[in-house]
Amino acid sequence: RDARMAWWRDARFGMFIHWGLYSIPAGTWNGKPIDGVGEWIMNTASIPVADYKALAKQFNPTAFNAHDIVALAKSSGMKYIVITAKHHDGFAMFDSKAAPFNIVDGTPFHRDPLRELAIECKKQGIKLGFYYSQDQDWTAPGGAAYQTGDHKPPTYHWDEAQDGDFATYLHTKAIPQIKELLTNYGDFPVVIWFDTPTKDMTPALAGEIVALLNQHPNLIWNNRLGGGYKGDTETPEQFIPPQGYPGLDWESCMTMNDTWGYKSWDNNFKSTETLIRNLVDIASKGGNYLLNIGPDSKGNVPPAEIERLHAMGKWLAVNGES
Ligand code: FUL
Repeated sequence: RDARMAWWRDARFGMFIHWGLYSIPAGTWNGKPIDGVGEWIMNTASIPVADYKALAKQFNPTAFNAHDIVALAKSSGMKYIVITAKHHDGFAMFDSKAAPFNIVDGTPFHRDPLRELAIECKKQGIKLGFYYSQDQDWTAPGGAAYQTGDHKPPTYHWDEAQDGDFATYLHTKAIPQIKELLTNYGDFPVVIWFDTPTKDMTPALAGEIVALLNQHPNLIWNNRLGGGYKGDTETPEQFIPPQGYPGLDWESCMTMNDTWGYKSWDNNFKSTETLIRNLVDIASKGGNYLLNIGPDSKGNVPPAEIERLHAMGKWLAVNGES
């Protein structure tokens, strides 16, 4: 375990990327600003499955540039990147044979940004991991949904197209896609970042995923798989544990403003000083800082985010260990 965790423990600073179809509505639906984080807009605004899926036809992020994003991470002093391969909306940001609702088959873009990032990360010497929402999936029948608004238990679904059997969803979509992610990207991923498990993820079902993960002995995965599995890393979200987590590996993930996925009207950015203090605070307590960017629907990284990352990189060049 120590050998497997060595690079991660040294890394201290990584880039989280939340990017998907939600960058098109960007926090507004039917002309109304939607509260909450941008990547949750489908759930928060109870968007019907067909309407949300139709966004794919408009998704053509021609400004996406893997080289520039990896270079941005590097020049900011970051040692690894974790990008949303599939978020709760169920849209795969990679070439997937397991489900056609993906960026290569379902959009005019037809490119696989994960592949492009994997190539650039290898070239530029930085590590790549994939975030995968294994449990919530709001567009696949049987996928789980957390409650928002007036969605009703036990499923909290808001569209009958979401109804189905969770185990079937897992066997026909999530597990096949996890396999694709584990085998189609060369040296990567080095991290799989699971999220938001529900009771649906029984120990037996989670065990099927673990059996797959175990075929990749160097892989690091977090504590959000579900089914009672603790994983390798604690994942404090939007906070710094006052005493760290003695004896455990941990990573504070944080946004720069108040959303992970791009929202056009969220300008509540933390100052560079706050971001640097967070990094120092986390490092001093033995953790890693996974700091998020949210590219827009064209693939551009918001200028306010670039500016802050450049400033952090400058500070680290003078004061960091590297
Ligand atoms: C959460 C998710 O529900 C958010 O959308 C985001 O991905 C965050 C890092 O984890 O709990």
